Amino acid sequence: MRHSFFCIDGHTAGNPVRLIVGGAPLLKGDSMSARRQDFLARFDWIRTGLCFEPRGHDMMSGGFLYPPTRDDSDVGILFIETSGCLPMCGHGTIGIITFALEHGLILPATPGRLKVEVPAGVIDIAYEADGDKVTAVSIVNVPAYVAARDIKVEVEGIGALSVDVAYGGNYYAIVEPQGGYTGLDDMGAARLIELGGLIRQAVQAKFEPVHPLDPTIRGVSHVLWADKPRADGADGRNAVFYGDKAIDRSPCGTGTSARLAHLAGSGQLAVGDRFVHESYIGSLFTGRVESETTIAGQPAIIPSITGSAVATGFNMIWIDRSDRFWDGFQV
Ligand code: PYC
Repeated sequence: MRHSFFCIDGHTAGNPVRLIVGGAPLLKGDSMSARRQDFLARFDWIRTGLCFEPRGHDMMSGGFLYPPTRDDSDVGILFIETSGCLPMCGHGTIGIITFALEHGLILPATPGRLKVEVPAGVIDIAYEADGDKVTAVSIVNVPAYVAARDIKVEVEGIGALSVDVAYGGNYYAIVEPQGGYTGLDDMGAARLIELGGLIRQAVQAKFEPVHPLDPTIRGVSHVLWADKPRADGADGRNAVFYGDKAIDRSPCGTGTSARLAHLAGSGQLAVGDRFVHESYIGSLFTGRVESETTIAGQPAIIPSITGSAVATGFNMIWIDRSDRFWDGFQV
């Protein structure tokens, strides 16, 4: 049996975004969070088939548009990625919204603004356009907070580390320069990946975060290596490790949100402050601490992230069950 998926491919700040506009499965569930669980239970082969080799690669990421389940939202997004179905993805949202607007797939009731239901909650979008081209997308994200500070781990190859865990739509282990971690340029991508996997495992063994309002969102999925900036105008640089072998090419929207909560929580940022985050390859997102809030009584912030995306082409992808590698593989 052959399944066809019509995709708009592109990138946000260098990281891939595959918007699947044809071939989305019908999902059960009265929220995007419930639909995420249904997708994982019944259709995960679509994610692995479209994200893993030979149709994808280590960084592949994307999503589907769905009608929202809530009256206050214009559209719903389900994210797919090599590591799973993320509750929220910042670079993915910027790409998906850009491609959908540029191709007339979403007609906002209020030009320039959208409310989007994602598995992690509801986000507000503001966008700018020049004719048919979307030039910038800003996301006012779900509440971000620091889940734990100073988790001490001992990791082979780098030694003792103190790591903080913050949530920005996914849970991040944040590693600042210290001891054996002397900065991104000293390490190189291969070591950041190898050590990122070991750090994620070591942190998880000591502390498994669970979202206080949605227990299906749990576990440290990403490691954010923090560093000082290199690019003009940037305030910080990062390399975000995800999946098994990926370093985010973008500054990572949910990672930037987690980092904003992390810096605000230690008094290094205040409401209204901007933080320009530089990625491993030098691309930029502008983050901002919009306001303070709480999540189940814990201090939290509402972060925003602004960036832009570029569509690179249409892609009609087949998944044919007679292909030995129909649902993809990883090495
Ligand atoms: O931009 O939120 C993000 C993201 C998550 C994983 C890769 N990018």
